[in-house]
Amino acid sequence: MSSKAVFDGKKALRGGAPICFPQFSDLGPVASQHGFARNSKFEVAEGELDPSGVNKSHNIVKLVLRHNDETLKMWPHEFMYSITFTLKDQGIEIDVEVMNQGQCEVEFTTALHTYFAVKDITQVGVHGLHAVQYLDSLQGRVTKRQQDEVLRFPGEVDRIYLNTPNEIIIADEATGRHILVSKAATLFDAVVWNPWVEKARATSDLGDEEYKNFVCVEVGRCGSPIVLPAQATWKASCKFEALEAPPALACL
Ligand code: TA6
Repeated sequence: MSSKAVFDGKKALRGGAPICFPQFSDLGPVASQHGFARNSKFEVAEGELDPSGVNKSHNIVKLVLRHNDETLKMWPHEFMYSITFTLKDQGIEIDVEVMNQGQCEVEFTTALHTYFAVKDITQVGVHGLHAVQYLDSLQGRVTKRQQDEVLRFPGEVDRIYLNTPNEIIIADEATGRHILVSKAATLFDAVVWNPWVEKARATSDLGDEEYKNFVCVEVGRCGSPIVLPAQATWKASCKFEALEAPPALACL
């Protein structure tokens, strides 16, 4: 979490896994970048809350966002978005469901804008994207293809990788840690972002040097919208796991 994260609910937290819904970035009709879900108040749907409001179930919590007057003004569709976080020994599993509660088909894009802590971005390699097509958001989303076996960060990187493999590994080489990002087949894409120094300095809720200590790998559906018929439900899931031993990266 950024040391300058804003907790007043008016701005998405600069850390964790902000929910981009009903759109990723500007890939949809909602005026606000990444949609409204990441700035909305969810309700706890499962597990009991103790008097202090803490969820008493030991390793799982389900949160729900339903359409309301505010969301309907921004996006005129009735929906229920639910997200379930299940803590595992070596990581976390996240299950998402989007229910179209309206009477007509609806389109949306979505992603989990997840921030992964690293020791030094200049010693990070992202594996599993070799030869994958991507949209380069630093060059007007021109279409390119990942040339290098390992994606590294010599500067700002802001790419929407399309139809990626379902396993991506973040190698935090300065610590020897490896994080496995695995996603269900309904999550076609993965966005990789690091703002680097200039954009970090221009971002009020991010410390000037904090770009060095995170990489965003954001699983989602960005390149092509989900088309959800009336009364239907779209499901997706992903897992983030700290790997015990260095993986055989070459086979990715
Ligand atoms: O994840 C990539 C991205 O779309 C970047 O273009 C950058 O804008 C980032 O999201 C952060 O967006 P935010 O609205 O949270 O500052």
